[in-house]
Amino acid sequence: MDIKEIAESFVKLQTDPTKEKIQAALDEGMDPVDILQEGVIAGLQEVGKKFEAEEYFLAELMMAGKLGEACMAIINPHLPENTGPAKGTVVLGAVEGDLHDIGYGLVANQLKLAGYDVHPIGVNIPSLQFIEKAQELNADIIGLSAFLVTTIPNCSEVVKYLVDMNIRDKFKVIIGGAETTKAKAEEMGCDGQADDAFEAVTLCNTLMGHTS
Ligand code: B1M
Repeated sequence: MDIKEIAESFVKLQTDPTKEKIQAALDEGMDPVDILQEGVIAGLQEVGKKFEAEEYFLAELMMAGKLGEACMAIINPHLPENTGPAKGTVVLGAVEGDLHDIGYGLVANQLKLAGYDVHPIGVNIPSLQFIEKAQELNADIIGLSAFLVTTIPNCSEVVKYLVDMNIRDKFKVIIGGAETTKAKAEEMGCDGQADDAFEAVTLCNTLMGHTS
């Protein structure tokens, strides 16, 4: 089985064939991380490009979202797990106005697998709610997902509130999402940005002083 076939049927939004191909790849012993990245995530990215090119519309975007979730439910139990003590506590969610949850779900999953105590608090989360949850859990890191040009500025609101409340140094703030960049993170006073779930783990490790 060639993993590209998974991405191809994903882009065509073929639900059962895509799920069957993923199961077949797992049964063949292929790396679940490769299946996720080169099959499902590559497929989702291609759907995004088609949406941008007006080849696909909102209905297809929504179908891709549902299909992505179904694929991840098959792959997740096969991903390797870290069993040591928690490396840190992370509060994670999508900022106010943002409903994209696939990417942040993947980040939550990857951080859990890497040994973090992760608290996903959902989508469309007002800035203060991130802070309240982080205080309640005595978290180390606040993770903000933002995917739209209109919602990315909400990341800077979280930082601003932390500064105003005189607790900026209590939490590391990291961001991620399709349209975020390291430059934007720096501009907004965040502690870092990650392009994908794997980089998010490396970033958290660096911020927490873990070598791996
Ligand atoms: Co929307 N959407 N969407 N969408 N959608 C994007 C983001 C877009 C780039 C598509 C495009 O035009 N090419 C575009 C944003 C453009 C912009 O603002 N510049 C867009 C738009 C415009 C919209 C709507 C406005 C469309 C409309 O209504 N006209 C609308 C907005 C809704 C809202 O949020 N208020 C909308 C709606 C939707 C659906 C609900 C239909 C659906 C989401 C379903 C769901 O999440 N349950 C959807 C989808 C599926 C997409 C695309 C196609 C795929 C997103 C995805 O799941 N990608 C997306 C195009 C794209 O991303 N190329 C798009 C796969 C996922 C694994 O990657 O989400 O990037 P990603 O997450 C990665 C990294 O970003 C990173 O790690 C993840 C895993 O590797 N990451 C982090 C994410 N969060 C992180 C946090 C971190 C660190 C890393 O630390 C805290």
